[in-house]
Amino acid sequence: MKMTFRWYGKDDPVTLNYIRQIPNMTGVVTAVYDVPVGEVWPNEKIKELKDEVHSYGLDMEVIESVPVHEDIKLKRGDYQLYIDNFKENIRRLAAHGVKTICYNFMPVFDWTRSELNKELEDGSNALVFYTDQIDKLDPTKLSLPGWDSSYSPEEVADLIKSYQDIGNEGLWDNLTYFISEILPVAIENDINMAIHPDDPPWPIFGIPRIITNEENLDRFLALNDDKRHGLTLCSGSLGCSTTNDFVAMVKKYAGAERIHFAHLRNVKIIGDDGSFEETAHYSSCGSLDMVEILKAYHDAGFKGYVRPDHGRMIWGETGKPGYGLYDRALGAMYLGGIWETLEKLGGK
Ligand SMILES: [Mn+2]
Repeated sequence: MKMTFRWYGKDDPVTLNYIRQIPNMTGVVTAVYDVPVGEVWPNEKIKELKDEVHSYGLDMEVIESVPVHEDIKLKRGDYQLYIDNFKENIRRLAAHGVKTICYNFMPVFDWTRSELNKELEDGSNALVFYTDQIDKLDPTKLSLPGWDSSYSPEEVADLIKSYQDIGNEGLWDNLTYFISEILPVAIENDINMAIHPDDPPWPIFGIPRIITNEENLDRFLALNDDKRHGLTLCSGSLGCSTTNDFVAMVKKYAGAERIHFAHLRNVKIIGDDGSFEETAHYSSCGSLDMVEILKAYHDAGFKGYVRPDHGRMIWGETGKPGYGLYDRALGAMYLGGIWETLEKLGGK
């Protein structure tokens, strides 16, 4: 596996200089952030980003994410233009040495949490999802980092209604069309496309969410048999549902060489109403067994990219929720330590 670290570009308080000091770090996962969703990324901006990353001895082989415009997900308005732009982004990123593109098909909202800096018992701060709090929120007035903030509350209300109208099957139809359009371009340019599951993996605010469980991942992968049509398997997203057997998913999809990018983090499931807290990566801190997960990847001969996913804020650090330096660096070391052990002990 190749250990990577998410980096939000020059405005990220976590610098490339810090990232390169984390042992075993091969590269960063990043994106061009200052272009509106749906537009073509200028070649100069991609090159500038790549040159900056390379100047610190790091690779830029994974892009997270190329965002999918809402018009594509709803197949309305300028969807064909936005699909053509997405294809052009695939071509341009391939020309700059990118190997894997992460994207998602989550309607309106990207990942959703009820609090971004909940103080945990040990004094650290973490992202949490408490179902009773989520149920009280007005989705048209929500804003979380990483979401497209260019929509007004009225537009968000309209988007939510449009998704409710098309429902799960309508969203599947639109995803099927999108994949049929972009996959040939990805194949032609030898780019691995890696969809990120919905986070959390169940419907929120009455909006359909379809990349949620094994049945749906099977359905998604069956849309195209080419191995470049694959997954960003996220332990924290899929693993916060008690009905998902995450280790079994790793075995199945890594065994089929369909996982191009692995997100690894732990979550602590609380009660039985879907509530959870993000925790340190260490197995005993949460509900997921990181050794079992990494062993499943190792046994499958996984050679793809990995990154420690969200971390807590610890040691007084401030910054982008989930994306501080310290806890993610601890996660990278912990995961790398498990991997080295698996490598040295060998066998299955
Ligand atoms: Mn993730």
